[in-house]
Amino acid sequence: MTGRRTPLTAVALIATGVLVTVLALAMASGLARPFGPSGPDLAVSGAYLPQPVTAEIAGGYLTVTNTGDAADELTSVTSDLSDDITMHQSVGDGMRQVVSFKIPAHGTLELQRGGSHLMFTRLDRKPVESDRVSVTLHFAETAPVTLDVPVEAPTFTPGAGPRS
Ligand SMILES: [Cu+2]
Repeated sequence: MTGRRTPLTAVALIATGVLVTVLALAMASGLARPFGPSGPDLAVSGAYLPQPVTAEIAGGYLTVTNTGDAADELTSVTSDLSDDITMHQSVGDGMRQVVSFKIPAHGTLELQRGGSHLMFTRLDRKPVESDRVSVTLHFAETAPVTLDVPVEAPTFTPGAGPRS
């Protein structure tokens, strides 16, 4: 009985092979990409960490620019400086923790003084100006991005002083 089924199996194998080839050609030609032409396309810039007063707590600031057609989300942050990094929004004179920051399609996520920011607590060491801190951003859609973040003077503001 297996002799009668062999041709059918062979046909199925050939059909599968043809399908795989067609898909591979389509992907290579840009007709079908894994995330489609409408995925997020992120770039991170201007990251810095002001030298903190103590090893208890430090803030982190950066900009994520999305030139893609789809939104993404910053879902978590890891670093060699701290195992306890949270995302905060400024609300009035205080701040509240959020679980993620949205990055709109064709938009930016700006983390800056007085606004949304990263909060590093219970630091492994007290970073000082000209140190570098490794920070990895984890996103809902985009692969993680690891940054070599400069530690700046306590009062540093982008555009108001030299960058390392
Ligand atoms: Cu905060």
